[in-house]
Amino acid sequence: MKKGLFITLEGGEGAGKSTQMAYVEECLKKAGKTVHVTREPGGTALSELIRGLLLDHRQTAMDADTELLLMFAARAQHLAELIRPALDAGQWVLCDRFTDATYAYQGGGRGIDIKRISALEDWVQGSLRPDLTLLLDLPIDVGMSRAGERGELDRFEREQQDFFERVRATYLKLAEQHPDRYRIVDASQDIPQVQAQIDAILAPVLEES
Ligand code: Z5A
Repeated sequence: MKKGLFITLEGGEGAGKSTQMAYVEECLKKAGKTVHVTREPGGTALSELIRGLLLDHRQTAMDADTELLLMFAARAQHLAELIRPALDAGQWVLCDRFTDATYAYQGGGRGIDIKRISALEDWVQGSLRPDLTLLLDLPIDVGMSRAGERGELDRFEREQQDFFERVRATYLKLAEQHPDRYRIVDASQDIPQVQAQIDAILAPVLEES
């Protein structure tokens, strides 16, 4: 059986992940792939309940370690119920954020030691890592002005600019550390230009699979 690929989209505030998730899904389906489209935190009924707690702006007392452990609790369920069964069946999984977001937000943003994150990653995921990660990168002020046009802000969206600068810097560092699977997309361009970059990244992947 052909192997299904695990593709993740990452990026900061208002980078256009939701917009481009739909585009990547369309490209994969056009290429005849069976794709599970999902997100983190979330993706299963139980993980979505945990997402509700994590994003709830009234949870102002949430400790950074609690936040980290809830991210991995949601992820463990997501892996057990959806991601692993799909990949084992040779299907593709397209996920809006995954563990790189934990390195970026809980590591870079909150300042948690990456050794702790890496230990949880190994525990919860074993050797499973994404095959391809598209990092939608753009300056913080551009992303914030795009995102700012939405309604009530969640617990993360209420953070200050320096938090998001650390998140962006961590993502760019991860891309440098994992050139095998990371592709950086200039998300400051307009939507058709971003999609043209995505086409160029997906073409060889789809050709090989
Ligand atoms: N989080 C974490 O801390 N640790 C973890 O391990 C994980 C997550 C997995 C939820 O993520 C939060 O969880 C997230 C990190 C944390 N918090 N933050 N911040 P989320 O992905 O659900 O939330 P989000 O990052 O805020 O994503 P979003 O709200 O869905 O934004 P987006 O998907 O990047 O952007 P969009 O909705 O596609 O676009 C925003 C607007 O810009 C919209 O009006 C678009 O029409 C417009 N847009 C999009 N692309 C363009 C271009 N190219 N030009 C102009 N306008 C555009």
